[in-house]
Amino acid sequence: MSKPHILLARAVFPEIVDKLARHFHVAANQSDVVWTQAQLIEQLKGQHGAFTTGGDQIDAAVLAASPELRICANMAVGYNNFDLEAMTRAGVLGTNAPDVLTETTADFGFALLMATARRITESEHYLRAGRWTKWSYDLFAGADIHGATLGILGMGRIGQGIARRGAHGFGMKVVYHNRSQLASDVEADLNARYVSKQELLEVADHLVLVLPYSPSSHHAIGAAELASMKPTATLVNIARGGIVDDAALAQALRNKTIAAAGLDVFEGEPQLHPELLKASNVVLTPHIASASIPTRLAMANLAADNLIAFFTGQPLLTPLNPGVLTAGLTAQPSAPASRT
Ligand code: 8YV
Repeated sequence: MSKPHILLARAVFPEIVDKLARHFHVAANQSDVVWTQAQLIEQLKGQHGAFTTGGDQIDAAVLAASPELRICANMAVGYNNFDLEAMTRAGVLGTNAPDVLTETTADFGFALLMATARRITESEHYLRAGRWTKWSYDLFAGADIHGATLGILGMGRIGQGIARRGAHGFGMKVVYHNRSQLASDVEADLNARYVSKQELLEVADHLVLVLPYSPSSHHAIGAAELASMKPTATLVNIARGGIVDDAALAQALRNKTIAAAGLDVFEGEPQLHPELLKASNVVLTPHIASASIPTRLAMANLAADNLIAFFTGQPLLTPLNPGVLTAGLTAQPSAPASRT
């Protein structure tokens, strides 16, 4: 009986490739070619499992062309690259990588907030350009973090991690908006108050976006929302491109509708709206909020362990649509079943 076939859609730590190769026939993409959808479909031919990242779209067309595919393990907590309904219909399991990245991502969200409010990259560019000739009273004077009101849109695990840093480390008041309200003891610990989205926009000195992307969160922050914010406010997006209308944000930064923004994610990334690149009051980073070596390794291990668990008949660690299993489409460890 042959081993299951697994596709690694992007390059990953060599030890993860080695670990998977102990269980599977592995088709690795260690040269890290970013495939088109047509190329992804081609590469998935005959594969029983896929190790994916946030840029790999598993949609109805991919599923229709990949009848042997049984599981896609995402090395990301966000899974808006999965059409989960189509996967469930097709009997394909999805897994994601929650928890292991929470603290690292919250660290980065706070770092981006600090860099943005205190104008760290803007002032460094000025210095490196040889423009610093004298000290002056308002040179790169920004906004305070300590004691300010921290707004959080999307109060999941990462949002709570940022709130904890703000409340415990910087004496911040926290206001948040979320699908559901936190338990009162959690709110008390985070010095957090649940408010409407409109109040959040109006009262936050710093607003951090940590909500998942879905059609309903598309352009959750657009021109009208930006106009509701304080002119001294900063906006930080570590969630997903598309949650902010980047064209409207670029205009708001140019017009000083808000003071500054820190962005780790972008609509259409890795392309950026050209007006964002021109704005000086924005800190831009290339989708690296979870990028510490230990955390990226933990994310990759979790994705790999989900694949191994599935094909060895063990319980999945972080399934997104476990109903697929109970529907009777279980894995066959040494002879992977076809869906067809
Ligand atoms: C990933 C992320 O680095 O986990 C997520 O949802 O956005 C990042 O941590 C990225 O999606 C690559 O898979």
